[in-house]
Amino acid sequence: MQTIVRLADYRPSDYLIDRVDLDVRLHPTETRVTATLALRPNPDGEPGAPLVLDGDELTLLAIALDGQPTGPGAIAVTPRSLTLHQPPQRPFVLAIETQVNPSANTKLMGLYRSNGVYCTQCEADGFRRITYFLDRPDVLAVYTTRIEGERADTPVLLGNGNPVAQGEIGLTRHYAIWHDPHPKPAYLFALVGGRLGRVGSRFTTMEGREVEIAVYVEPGKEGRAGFALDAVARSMAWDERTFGRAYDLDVFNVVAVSDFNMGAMENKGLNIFNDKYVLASPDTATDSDYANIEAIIAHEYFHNWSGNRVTCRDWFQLCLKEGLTVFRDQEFSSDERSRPVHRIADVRTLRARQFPEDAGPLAHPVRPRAYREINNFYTATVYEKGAEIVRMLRTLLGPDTFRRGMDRYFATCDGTAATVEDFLAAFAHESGRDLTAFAQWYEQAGTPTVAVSGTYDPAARTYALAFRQSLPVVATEAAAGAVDRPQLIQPQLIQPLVIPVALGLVAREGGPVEAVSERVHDGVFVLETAEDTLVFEDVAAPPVPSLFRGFSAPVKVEHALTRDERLTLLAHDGDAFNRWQAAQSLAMDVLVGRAKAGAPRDAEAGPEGAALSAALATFLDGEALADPAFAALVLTLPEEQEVAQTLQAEVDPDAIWRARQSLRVQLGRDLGPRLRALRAALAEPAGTPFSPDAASAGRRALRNAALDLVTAADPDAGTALALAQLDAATTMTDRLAALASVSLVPGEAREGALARFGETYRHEPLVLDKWFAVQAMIPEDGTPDRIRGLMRHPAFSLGNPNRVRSLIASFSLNNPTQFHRPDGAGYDLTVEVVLALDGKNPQVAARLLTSFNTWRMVEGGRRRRAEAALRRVAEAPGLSPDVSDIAGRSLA
Ligand code: 0A1
Ligand code: ZN
Repeated sequence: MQTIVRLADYRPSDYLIDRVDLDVRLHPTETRVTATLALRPNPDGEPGAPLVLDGDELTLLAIALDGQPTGPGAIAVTPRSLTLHQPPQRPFVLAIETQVNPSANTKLMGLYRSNGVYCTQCEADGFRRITYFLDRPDVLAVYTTRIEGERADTPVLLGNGNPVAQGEIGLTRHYAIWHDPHPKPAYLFALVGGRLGRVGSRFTTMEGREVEIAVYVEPGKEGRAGFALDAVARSMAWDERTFGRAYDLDVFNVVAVSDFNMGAMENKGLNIFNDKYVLASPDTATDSDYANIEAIIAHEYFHNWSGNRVTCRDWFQLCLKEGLTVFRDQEFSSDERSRPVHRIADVRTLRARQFPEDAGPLAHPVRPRAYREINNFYTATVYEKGAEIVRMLRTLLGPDTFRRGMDRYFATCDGTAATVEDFLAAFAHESGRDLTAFAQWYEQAGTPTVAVSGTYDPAARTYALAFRQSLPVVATEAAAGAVDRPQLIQPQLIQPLVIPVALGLVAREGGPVEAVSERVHDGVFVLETAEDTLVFEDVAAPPVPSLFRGFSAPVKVEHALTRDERLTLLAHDGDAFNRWQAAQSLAMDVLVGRAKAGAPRDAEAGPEGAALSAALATFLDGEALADPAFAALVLTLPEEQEVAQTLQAEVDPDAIWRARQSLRVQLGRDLGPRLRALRAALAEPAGTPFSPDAASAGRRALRNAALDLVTAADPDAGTALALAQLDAATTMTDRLAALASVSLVPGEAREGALARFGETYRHEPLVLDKWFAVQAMIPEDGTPDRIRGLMRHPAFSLGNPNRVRSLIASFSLNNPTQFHRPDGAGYDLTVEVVLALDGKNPQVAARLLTSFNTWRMVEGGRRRRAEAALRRVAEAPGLSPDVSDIAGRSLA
């Protein structure tokens, strides 16, 4: 069993590495790496300690200390380490030659080949798969990399930093030398060698530096790289404008590869991307692909400061770079697109992914205290909840103080490996506030609930809002891997959190209420204790409170608003997020009510549903065309998983599906004529040039949201509309939306449409991924067999993470009725793939297994089958640490 790493055990390294000279001779199966390391004892380490370098699947060929071979017994080599027993207690040089096999590297960590292109992935602990090293983020070195390869095979040779030399070796080989002047941890190392096409441009920084920007893609796909290239330049300009951060090298390269475990990686000056997040053309990419590309390009670029210039002391501080960088990319997208629409999208993701994680067996604090396998902690909690913490900090301090705090953080921590404490200290210093209580957000797992009740006193003309916060009792310590058995957090250990509540009062007949409370500053009340009451003076009539505007804190709100009060907010709130939230809550009430009642056949005529239809009709008539993107979100019902979260226990996914389906039918029927009229009004005149901008995407989103409801209410007419759209569409967004609509209506039309789509795009793996996903999400009994069939499709491969995510993870995560089938066939399919994949790519296998995160919530029969399936995984022989960690924690 893998040992547990604990934050409390952190110790500085006993040795430091100042310079690394790497010489990499690329070969498909026998790549040789010579690492020349300039080491010295760390004054903060233990004098005379042995030097223990990390390694993983390396073949050691040679080692020399200060130019001399090491004597017998001086070193010990195990599969995971190389130990020098008595290192000199002065600066010294260690030269190590290793051999690795990139073609056999199916874990996609370290140096591997993707479609013939050599590339690397070193975060979190992949550098040790290239050479023996102090592979920890607090050892920062200056790297010079010489890369050598066959000219025909690897005409492009890229490294970190700036190119300094290149040349020929004999008739067929050549080399390039790259130097990165900025000290960095090994996880930011990267190299690329291959046949790649290039698109490029230039950017002049505010400091006057001329930067060559380039995006490298598979030859022939250069035409799909322009949007990503433009997003790089926009990101550079935005970070200068918004945070005063300029780029610091002469080149910035992005490389797209087709086999990649995650989205992308921020290697210094050489970002390596999953090609799904680079390649875009109107015919192959949807509007959400464009938005994701823009966001992820920005995310990786912003890491250059929040992650690279200031890095993490240890992996427990992962949120320091990830939460902050997600916050920065969310702000970028909000500025580039529509702020309220983007906020709603981000909150939907948080609720769909992070809330369940925080409520299940894998819950952990944003800064975990212990882990067995760090690669399992690249989670929605670290990323998305981490970003919410930074956002709350800005809300609490105000934008100006927040910006000064960010400047101070970058100034004081530049070139260092920092901690969450260093980050908060910068804001405490600039604001003069004690942020100790706020820091609890990093320590406590679980989504807080804030219960609110309002009381109007007509005699005193006051309106009082009573707040009470609580945290669910979750097995956080067990979940974090800190202990082996579940250990409930004792209620007395739960500290109240500092919760910014952005709020306002709305008059029942519409319009804001200008009430006063000296405890509300810039529209924000700060809840700091377990209970508190906020009193507004001089309130003429009972108002409707609009709470947590803009989702000002990542909490669940319990607030008994009446249907009429929600309708008031939907119609009149000055805060767009809360207008959307009002519509969602109205829908959620209907869905929960119907799911609890088992959604009887005549549910689609229920009066609460009719009230929602009426409100949506008024909303659509008034403003759908003014802001189609927002209207599309208002029309979209809460997802099944969100309803399950609200129900919390003994969940029957079929009842939820029926509830949601009945409401879709009802809305589609009640709003049908309007939805058809909207579709017509939003149709693009023939010949309109494609634009991926937010306004055009918003119009497509509303047309397709309308199509979805129309098809629910009238499958025949809807299918006819969808088939026509499939034929006529000029964008992948419209084509895929039509295919998705058709896919929900069983019959020949569906099978024909699916077959034609699969045939048309048979040479486009990224488009086939969408086709796989649409089929994996069909909520019908035949889906597991369909998936088994598709796993034999020539384009499918367990070795490619994108294929696995689109065909298998789409099923396990986004098809609740089939994943949670009462007969267990959904669990069986998932487990089968997890076990088949584990020997090849444990990271992706482990992530797939997290789909069992909600197993305790489902009703008894399913729960027993899910548990048995998890046990089959946990007991399988030869499990990777990655999968065994997830299985163990899920069952704890
Ligand atoms: N730091 C990257 C995420 C990342 C983490 C691990 C990886 O290993 C396979 C790859 C990427 C980011 O936040 O974008
Ligand atoms: Zn990141």
